[in-house]
Amino acid sequence: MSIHNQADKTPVPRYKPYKGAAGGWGALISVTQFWLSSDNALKNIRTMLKTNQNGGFDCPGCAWGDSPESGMVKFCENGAKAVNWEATKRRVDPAFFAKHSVTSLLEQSDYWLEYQGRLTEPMVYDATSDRYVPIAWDDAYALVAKHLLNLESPNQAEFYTSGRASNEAAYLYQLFVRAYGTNNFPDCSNMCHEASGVALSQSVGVGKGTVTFEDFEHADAIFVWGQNPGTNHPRMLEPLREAVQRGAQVVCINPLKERGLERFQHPQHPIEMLTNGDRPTNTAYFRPALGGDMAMMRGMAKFLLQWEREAQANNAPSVFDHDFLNEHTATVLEYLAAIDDTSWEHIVEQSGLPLDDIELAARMYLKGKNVIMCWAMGITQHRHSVPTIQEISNLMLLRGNIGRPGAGLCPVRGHSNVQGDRTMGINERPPAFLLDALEKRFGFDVPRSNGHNVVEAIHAMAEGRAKVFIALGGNFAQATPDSTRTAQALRNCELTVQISTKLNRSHLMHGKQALILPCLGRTDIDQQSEGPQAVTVEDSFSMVHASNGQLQPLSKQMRSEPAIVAGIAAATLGAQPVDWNWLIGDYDRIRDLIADTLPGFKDFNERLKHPGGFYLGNSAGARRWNTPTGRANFKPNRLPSDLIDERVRATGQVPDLIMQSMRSHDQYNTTIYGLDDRYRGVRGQRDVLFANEADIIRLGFRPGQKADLVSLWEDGRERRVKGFTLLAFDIPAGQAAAYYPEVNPLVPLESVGEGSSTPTSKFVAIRLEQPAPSARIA
Ligand SMILES: Nc1nc2c(c(=O)[nH]1)N[C@H]1C(S)=C(S)[C@@H](COP(=O)(O)OP(=O)(O)OC[C@H]3O[C@@H](n4cnc5c(=O)[nH]c(N)nc54)[C@H](O)[C@@H]3O)O[C@H]1N2
Ligand SMILES: Nc1nc2c(c(=O)[nH]1)N[C@H]1C(S)=C(S)[C@@H](COP(=O)(O)OP(=O)(O)OC[C@H]3O[C@@H](n4cnc5c(=O)[nH]c(N)nc54)[C@H](O)[C@@H]3O)O[C@H]1N2
Ligand SMILES: [Mo]
Repeated sequence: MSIHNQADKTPVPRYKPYKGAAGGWGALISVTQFWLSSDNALKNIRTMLKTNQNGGFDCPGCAWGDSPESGMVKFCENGAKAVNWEATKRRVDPAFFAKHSVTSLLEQSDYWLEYQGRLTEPMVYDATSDRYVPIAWDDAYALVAKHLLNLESPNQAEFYTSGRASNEAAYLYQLFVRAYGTNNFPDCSNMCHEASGVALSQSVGVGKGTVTFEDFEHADAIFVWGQNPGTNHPRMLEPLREAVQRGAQVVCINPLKERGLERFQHPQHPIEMLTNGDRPTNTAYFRPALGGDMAMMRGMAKFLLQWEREAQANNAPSVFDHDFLNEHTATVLEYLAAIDDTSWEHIVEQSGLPLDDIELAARMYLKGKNVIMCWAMGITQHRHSVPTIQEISNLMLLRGNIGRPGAGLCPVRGHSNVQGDRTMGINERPPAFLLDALEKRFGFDVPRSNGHNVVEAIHAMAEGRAKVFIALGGNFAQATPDSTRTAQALRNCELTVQISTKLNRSHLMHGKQALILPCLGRTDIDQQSEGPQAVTVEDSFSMVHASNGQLQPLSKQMRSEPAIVAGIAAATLGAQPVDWNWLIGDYDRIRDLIADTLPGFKDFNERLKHPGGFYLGNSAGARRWNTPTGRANFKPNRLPSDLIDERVRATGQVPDLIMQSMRSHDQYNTTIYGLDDRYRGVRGQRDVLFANEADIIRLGFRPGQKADLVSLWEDGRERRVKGFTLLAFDIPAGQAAAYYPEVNPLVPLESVGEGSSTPTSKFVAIRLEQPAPSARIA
């Protein structure tokens, strides 16, 4: 069935376990269906072939990097979907908005909204007709400027960024916002890898991964914690599979048996495709409790310490890398004491794993001379994510596994340029070196106090402390937690501005006045006064490279993100502190400013000419530790005494299940491509709860029945989603899983990571209730 039929048909929910490997024929069939059912099939095939090639554009999908060598997978099924989704011929133009009131659009699904096509003209909300109507670009800029200049303080405006924005757009944006006077930069990273940045900065002095693509070729063991690359980073399956083939250990830690982590078939490998052969991508698979990873890691460290002591007693070779510990690290003794302080009982109880499993994982870690540890949202979206990531670093430091070939830390980023946006200064807690450099280069008083992150911005809007909300991409209303409260917060604003490629719910949950500003995407040709422009992005391995759009934009009214930021800035600040409009004539001019102010970007324009781009460098990867101690710090954190929050306990109710929210195979964050989740065997439906059959029965339901999900939190608010179908699934007892963003109304705004403020999207305490009678009719 072609995906595009799904918009018109009533979905028929079906559930059948997936037997095939990840990738391979299934992926190819799916991509082919996408291409052939698209309005732009032939053109898109040509576009695909340009993805991630020199002179082509950077895939707007994930932030996985590419091998500098040829022959590796350069695009994947889900990259193809992302390209195809952007490169549609369908348009959401003034005629569309004339036809649909905002109230009627609110009735439509997220899938339907985005499927309508690309936004083509700037639009302003007209309250009398409850419709968006056209507005000239200059008038739109003037409206934004008027609101911004009328605020009592610049801190009453919020400037959101989603991680697709290019380096050039992000740099201009932060320069404008700081020149305007605030550090209010809530961004998608606050909901994503924030904990990795916070944890690693304290531990090793840099908030990014320390490995490069080549390191994967030299690793003897790769640990994949809380990540589903088969869906979210498909190009990562290739190095994992190669690692298994050459005899390295690939150890997966995930409560769900994700198909992509089990077996992978290379879609560009003819013999394998013909014989339908596939190769395993893992050598061991551990399934901990949700949030139990830190306990598992601490258990591994406790085994290492035990074996180290035995080795010392027997004069056997050391388990720890003592030279490294002496030369490079601080507070190791405090950490060893913290290990001794943690009981085996606590480790086993909290990890949800038998001691034998933890011992096996520790042995696999010990066996690897060079170890890489990767992680994603299964690790970063918990209350104790910062200590968990520091425990990864602790484990790795014990054996000197940071800063040498084939070894290191690899937080696998999400959005294709989320890492670059941070490098460019999208940061509500900006480092002093950045502010000093801006002040020196541009000569204005840079705001020094911290700004708002996502959760703080929602509180500020809800309480009327913030009145203007501007979003450079993304879908704030759907991506954030506690959806009902977030919608109210947005509606409280005097003005909301969405710079977007496609229609989404954030355009409909708008302020008293509202603008939609249509922008070019990665695939579009970006024509400026000096010719077509390239933008740049940074991947998870700190590689910076250029991206050149290939397709003629659908409308002359669409503008590039840098041009829109420059337009707003010029209307608000005039030609201060830079001549904004001159800068966007040629993006080399923006890159010269970046080179002047950001470390690692010297001769930016020159180095960009190198095929494949250039490596920004990584201090920890080179064993330079930018920490207050000048060393890599062991962090002797305690295991949480209890994973369940006191504010859940304070309700006096016991949770039925602990639920994580995750992505299906047919979505890109809040962008829903379709209603299937192939590898998990779900078809035609997204409002499902994956749970263990025994749990479903224990709770008084039968598999296939519907239930309302209600989350527990002390504040007296009801958080409920209705009529979710219960799917009996291979999932550890006591756990459940459901799709983001459908269950975001259940995530309490106050339930956030300590030190990261990231919503705890992977740990929500819920109860199941019999649905209201109307919802029971399937
Ligand atoms: N096609 C596609 N690609 C994407 C995206 C997309 O939506 N679609 N999104 C992009 C973005 S922004 C991001 S951040 C990444 C997200 O990439 P992932 O982090 O892979 O995304 P999730 O679907 O949230 O998957 C989380 C995984 O962690 C597991 N998990 C959940 N809780 C725990 C836990 O407590 N412990 C352990 N060990 N595992 C746990 C889940 O079972 C699941 O396999 O992907 C990026 N790439
Ligand atoms: N419950 C729960 N919530 C989560 C998560 C979770 O796992 N569970 N994950 C969190 C994570 S990791 C993230 S990163 C956030 C994502 O949060 P966001 O980044 O805010 O959300 P997206 O869905 O990626 O944004 C999609 C919209 O971006 C716009 N867009 C697409 N391409 C472009 C472009 O090139 N330029 C511009 N200007 N706009 C563009 C389109 O209009 C599209 O509708 O969600 C977070 N929320
Ligand atoms: Mo993300």
